[in-house]
Amino acid sequence: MSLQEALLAGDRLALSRFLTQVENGEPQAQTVLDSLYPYSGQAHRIGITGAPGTGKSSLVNRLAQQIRADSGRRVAIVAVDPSSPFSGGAILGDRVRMRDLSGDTGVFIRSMASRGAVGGLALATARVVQVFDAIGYDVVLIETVGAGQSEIEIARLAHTTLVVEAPGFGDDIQAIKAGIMEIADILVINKADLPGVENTERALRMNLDMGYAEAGHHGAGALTPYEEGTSVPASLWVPPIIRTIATQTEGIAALLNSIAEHFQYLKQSGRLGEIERERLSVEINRLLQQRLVERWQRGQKPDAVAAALEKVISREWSPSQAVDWLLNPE
Ligand SMILES: Nc1nc2c(ncn2[C@@H]2O[C@H](COP(=O)(O)OP(=O)(O)O)[C@@H](O)[C@H]2O)c(=O)[nH]1
Ligand SMILES: [Mg+2]
Repeated sequence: MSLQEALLAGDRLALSRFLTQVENGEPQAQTVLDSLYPYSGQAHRIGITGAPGTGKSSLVNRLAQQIRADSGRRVAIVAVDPSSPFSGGAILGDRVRMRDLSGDTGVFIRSMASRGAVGGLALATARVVQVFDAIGYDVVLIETVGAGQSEIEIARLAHTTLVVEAPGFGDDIQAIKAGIMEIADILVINKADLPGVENTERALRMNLDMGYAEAGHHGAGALTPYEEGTSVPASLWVPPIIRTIATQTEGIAALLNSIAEHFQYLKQSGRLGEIERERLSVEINRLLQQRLVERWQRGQKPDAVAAALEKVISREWSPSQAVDWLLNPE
């Protein structure tokens, strides 16, 4: 049996090894990735992001269990934790998950860390998600810590992005501080059993309303007319705010409903096609840049960049002149 056949047939050991090759950017993995690509484009990719400790892993766990119980659809979980490449934090979270989801062959869990990922974590994550999609996982849950730019990029791999908030950080809304409110399709207030949940919801709603007032003032030209009796354009998705208690499996069904509604909205509005186009365009551009740099580096003396840097530091060349020289040394 070829590796591709083994993967499509659900061989978990083969999959596990293959994903490691993919993360490490091994050339033989690319051939298999290429042959799997035509099978992709079916899965619902769901991003889950938010500050550490808000309960993302617990939620992902519950979502996976509920999806399995409701529909038997196959679920892949990709946990990205760039903050702790050495502590193995993501791996630890996985152990807990393994316990809850173990023995279910319809669930596959993969941790990603920045270590070892060739070409960057975002690109490696994109490839891993593509593999799950291609080999028949219907839902891919992508958990990231919502902090830096690369995590926001990873969240953008998703069709539907959940931003998870929890009460108990004072009056601060972590998602606003991290600048990730804009990427939310659904806002989740997890730990709704804790005090302060009303404050959190009020602050989130205020922030949302502000965002939509702005869209109304400045972006109206690009939007379809307002629907009767509503304050937002018919074509615009308004992120719902869903309360959950992951530890008690509360609100999970409501959250899954919202997720399904959002996917439906994407399909009906044509947004799904646009998102796919954007995502693939970004991937092609990133690969092109990566390959061009690699190709250029192959023809270079190893110390050329260092030599150019010295000239820039001594003000002999500007950075732009240095690059001119690197590309066309005379
Ligand atoms: N009280 C309460 N605790 C929760 C809830 N969901 C998760 N936790 C706890 O919060 C801690 C962090 O959860 P985790 O899922 O690892 O958060 P993550 O860092 O966002 O992935 C764990 O101790 C969980 O048991 C909840 O709904 N209510
Ligand atoms: Mg986690």
